[in-house]
Amino acid sequence: MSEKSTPCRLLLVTVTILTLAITGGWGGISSASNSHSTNPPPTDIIIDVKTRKFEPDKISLQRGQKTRIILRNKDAELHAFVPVGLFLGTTHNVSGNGAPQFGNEGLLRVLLPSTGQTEISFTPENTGTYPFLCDLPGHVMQGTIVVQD
Ligand SMILES: [Cu+2]
Repeated sequence: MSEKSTPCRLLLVTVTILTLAITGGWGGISSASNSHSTNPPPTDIIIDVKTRKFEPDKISLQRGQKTRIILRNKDAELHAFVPVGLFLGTTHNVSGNGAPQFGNEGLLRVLLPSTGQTEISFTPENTGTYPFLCDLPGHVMQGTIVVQD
């Protein structure tokens, strides 16, 4: 009798462990999304590059607000995004298929391939007016980012 019931108990224990593992997994996912709701997602700012222009070319950001600048090159040619002073003293993360160049003061320039996209995530720390431009030869492209309180 006892020899017969042992495999049954083992199966029951296994099923219980599996159930706990699955439930625990879901619990982990839902608690992760809870922490996201208390920590809001970044504000996305999309800057398109089209016919050798930044669109829009006037951008307003909020100081202390988590921000993601998304640069999309819609042209058939290479462009650059050169921020002036904006990322100084901030932690910033660059992703996407652009080619970023960094210096002591952080991000200096991103080369944007045709149809490419680059995202820059950061939180603006200082209010002010920050120009940006494309420095490729013959490209007269510029814009302004204003960080406000
Ligand atoms: Cu350009």
